[in-house]
Amino acid sequence: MKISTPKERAAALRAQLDEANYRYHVLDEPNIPDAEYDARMRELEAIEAAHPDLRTPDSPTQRVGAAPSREFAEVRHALPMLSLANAFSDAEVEDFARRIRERLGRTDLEFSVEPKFDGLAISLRYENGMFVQGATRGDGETGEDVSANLRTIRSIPLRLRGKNWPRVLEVRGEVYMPRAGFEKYNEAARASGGKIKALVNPRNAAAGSLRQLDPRITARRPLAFFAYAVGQVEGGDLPATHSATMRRLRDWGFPVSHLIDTAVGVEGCLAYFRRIGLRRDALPFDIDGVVYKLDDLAAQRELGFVGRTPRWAVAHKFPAQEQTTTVEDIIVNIGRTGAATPAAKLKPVFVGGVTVTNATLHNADQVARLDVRIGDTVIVRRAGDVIPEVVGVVLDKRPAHTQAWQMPAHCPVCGSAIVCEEGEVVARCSGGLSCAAQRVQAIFHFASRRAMDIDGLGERYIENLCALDYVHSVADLYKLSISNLLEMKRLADERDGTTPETVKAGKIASRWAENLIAAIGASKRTTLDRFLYALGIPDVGEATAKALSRYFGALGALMQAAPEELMQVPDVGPIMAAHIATFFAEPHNRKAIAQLRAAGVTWPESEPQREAQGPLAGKTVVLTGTLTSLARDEAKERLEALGAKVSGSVSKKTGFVVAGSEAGSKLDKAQELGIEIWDEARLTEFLRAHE
Ligand code: JCF
Repeated sequence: MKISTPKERAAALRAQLDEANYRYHVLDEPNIPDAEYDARMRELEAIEAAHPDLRTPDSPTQRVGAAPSREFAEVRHALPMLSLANAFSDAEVEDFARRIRERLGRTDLEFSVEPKFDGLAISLRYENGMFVQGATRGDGETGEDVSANLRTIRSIPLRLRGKNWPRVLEVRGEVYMPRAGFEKYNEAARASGGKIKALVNPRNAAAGSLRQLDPRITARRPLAFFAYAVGQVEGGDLPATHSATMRRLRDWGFPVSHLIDTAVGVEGCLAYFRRIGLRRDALPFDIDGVVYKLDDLAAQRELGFVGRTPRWAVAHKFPAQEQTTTVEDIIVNIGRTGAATPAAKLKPVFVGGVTVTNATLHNADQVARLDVRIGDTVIVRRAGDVIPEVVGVVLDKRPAHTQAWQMPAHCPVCGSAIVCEEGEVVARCSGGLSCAAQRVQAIFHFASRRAMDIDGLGERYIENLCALDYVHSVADLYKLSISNLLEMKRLADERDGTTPETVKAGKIASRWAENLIAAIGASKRTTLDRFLYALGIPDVGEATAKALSRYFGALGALMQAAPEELMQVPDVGPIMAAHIATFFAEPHNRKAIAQLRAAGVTWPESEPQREAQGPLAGKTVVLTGTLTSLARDEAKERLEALGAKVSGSVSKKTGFVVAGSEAGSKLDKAQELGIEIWDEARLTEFLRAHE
């Protein structure tokens, strides 16, 4: 075997690392595990440390971050960085296309279409294939030289692949922070107890990270890059269409989104807009619309510009997911277990496609962290179907004489003390079921579809049944008469301002009441796991209720179990075991259970099943990457309910690995060991088939 010189070895390692980077960031097809990448990087660093003359500016070791600077130098862009016109409706897109047809005297328009990335626009300059400078957009004419920061971003090539690049090539695109990296960063910020400030959104995070004067800080931020245009090109040729240019950039090593496509006419563009809109929430990065560009570059030149905006491109925006508005009040909602959740009452604002007047503030810690005050101007976010939340305060707009908010000392519904247990973030009303809010929520949960499944018993009805004193606890539901229900409905309609007093309405109402009584009666025959879930024991969700039911088989055995025994149940830890034991020790809970049984609530009891059961019994499963349709905790619970053991690391004993998007080293390892790999679709399909 030929022994290579340090110089040859360094060159070989660089080539391997560049190739791995390209596979990972550009092709989305990683070829080596993270651990191997790291090992090669360390070897290269060692060679360069021993032979400093072998260190090249384009070496992958040079991404760790140079020494801090005092300020950014100004960069005049060789070609100005433009901005795009916006379209907010289909009609505006049609206007855009019509203007192009009229100017060109052509009807057949082909567009290059792509997502509009929500980050920071930058320009990268390459000379003879080497990265020489990178700048922010600035005012479009002059930006800031952030080369040292950009070098730390692994998806930005330091030298180009392939050949026949123009002597000078400027590539424009967007630096962004992937959502997973943003979430991870904020988790660490929260864990730091205020030492690290949380980031408001991935866009601000990307901008703030690039503006660090110390590149070593930027190096620690999970930034990425997508190319979407070229600037100055000298000494070389590019293809005749935008889409072909993007493919060429990909060959040269630039990350180009795989969502980029071509579309024919306005219909094609709008179809793309809707397709991307449906996928928006599941993407691993934020986008705020799509961009349509006339694909033919000669036609682009013919159309030219109006001021700074090209006539040949438009950004079709989604409804904004963030807006600012003012906080009119901060109130506290009391949940089923007494959890006191602060919420902001807002001046109505249109965000994420709906008008929002309430936004959650999660808990008192969150209010303190954000320092939200009544009167503040705040940023409200509503993404997809997620409940609206306040994500930040615009401090510049804070009025004089505001006060920091504090959790009230007493429950706004029942007046009991609100207490916060040592070490918990959640404050709770101490009123228990004497608190009307908790009572209503507890009964609503009891009746819900996945619990006792009493069809037609909604929250409004329960509120009124409680207000009329017909119902104090869940067992009282089984004592309701038709006349109780009719009386309650009269009250409910009156409160809602709908009082149809006709004979026909009376008949419909009595039919309704009969049906509801029948539904209540039908709910008596249930299963132990539904019953346990319906009781609303703190922390006991459906999966835990199933596990408890399987393990004990009968309610009596469960009610007598000590915490140590409860911890034998799969997935029950010390905190949950304590909650369960405390729940069954409470006299009023024992009384409610006795009343329910006396009212005729029954279920088949069975033998305790102490071995893992189910289609995945005996299988070890590893979850990696980001799942989009369910939370990782939920996936874990549901897999365990089917008998699987969910583990954090891949080994020869692993049954299969579920790989979400952006799966990393665990996926690599699984591939290496030849372990079965499931994608998210296969997992959800399996869960659907077996639950
Ligand atoms: O995010 C994008 N896909 C995108 C943004 C694409 C473009 O061609 C852009 C842009 C922002 C400004 N062009 C300009 C001039």
